[in-house]
Order: sequence, then structure tokens, then C-alpha cells
Amino acid sequence: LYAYFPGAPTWPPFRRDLKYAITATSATSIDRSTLSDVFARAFSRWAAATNLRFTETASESDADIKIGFYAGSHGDGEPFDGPLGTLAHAFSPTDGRLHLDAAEAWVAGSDASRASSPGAVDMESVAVHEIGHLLGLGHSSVPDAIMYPTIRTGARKVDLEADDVQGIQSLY
Ligand code: TQI
Ligand code: CA
Ligand code: ZN
Ligand code: ZN
Repeated sequence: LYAYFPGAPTWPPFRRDLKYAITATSATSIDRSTLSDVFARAFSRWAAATNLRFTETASESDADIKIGFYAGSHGDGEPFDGPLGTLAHAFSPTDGRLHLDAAEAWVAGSDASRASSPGAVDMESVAVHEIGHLLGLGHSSVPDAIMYPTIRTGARKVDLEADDVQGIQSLY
């Protein structure tokens, strides 16, 4: 079953049109248009299950959600740890920060088939999971769910399960 954060925080009802910015990208070698693509696809999966809409903005100050790549300590008390271990993290609503570990061997876009090479991490799979956290979902006990707390190394898991859909629809 799906879960929420303590107190079940959500984005408030008058904020159904959320803007996201992909800001700190200097620490990754993946090009900007691929990143835009991966996140557009990841957000669209949650938009399809809710009345939420997500739009990319180039202006960080306009953004509700701020996505960036960081290595090691990066000022939020949750340092990244180099290859594997923690891949990414996101904070509960309405914080809006989604951080990815710049040290991972990220694969994205047309490279996604390489996700099976050793140590590779499929970015879209991680993005879909972290957006679930951004929207207020905790971890699910259903192994096939996007919000299950583990994923097989190299696996690609981007489709919401019934459990994820029920979870997000109970919040929005
Ligand atoms: N990052 C953890 C996660 O997103 C960070 C975390 C632990 C967390 N507990 C949390 C975030 C509670 C919010 C709320 O779960 S991770 C996976 C999965 C990670 C793990 O790097 O371990 C994915 C990131 F599920 F596959 F194991 C993305 Cl998809
Ligand atoms: Ca790591
Ligand atoms: Zn962080
Ligand atoms: Zn998680």
C-alpha cells in the first residue's frame, strides 16, 4: 500500500499548475535537451493520473520545483555519497527541491537501453519516483509500485502501478 509523509502534506488546491526549473546542471555531462525530455516524460506520468499540470520554466525564481545535480555535501544536510548508494532525493510538499547525485552513471533518453550496463542508473525511473515524493507520497509496500523503496540495479521502472495511481488520487 502507498503512504504519505507525516501529516500528509500536499500542494494546496489553488496550485494545480506547477512550474519546474532544471537549474544546477554543470555537474552532469548529460545535455540540457535530454534532461528536459526526461523530466517532461516523468512529470507527464503523474499529470496523467491527476488534475496537476507541470510546465518547465527557464526562470528559477518562477519555479515551484527546482531540480539540480549535486556532488557530495551541497548545503541541505543530506550529502550525496558517490556512485550508487543514494541516487537522488526530494523533499515533501511544498518544499519543491529535487536533487540528483552527480556522481551516478546516469543513462537517459536514447541511451536508456544502456541502463543494463554495470553501475548505470536510469534517470527517468529515478525521476518518476522522486516526483512522487515531491507531490507527497512516501514509500509503498507494493514491490511493483514506483514508490517501492528499492529498484533492481539497471532496471527501468517508469509506469505508475495501480497502487501509485490510488495513492496520488487520494491526495489530489
Ligand atoms: N533515495 C531515497 C528515496 O528517494 C531517499 C529517501 C529515503 C527518501 N527515504 C526517503 C526520500 C523518504 C523521500 C522520503 O527513496 S534513493 C529509489 C528506489 C532512491 C531510491 O537514492 O535511495 C529510487 C531514489 F526506489 F528505486 F530504490 C530513487 Cl527509484
Ligand atoms: Ca550516490
Ligand atoms: Zn540535496
Ligand atoms: Zn523514495
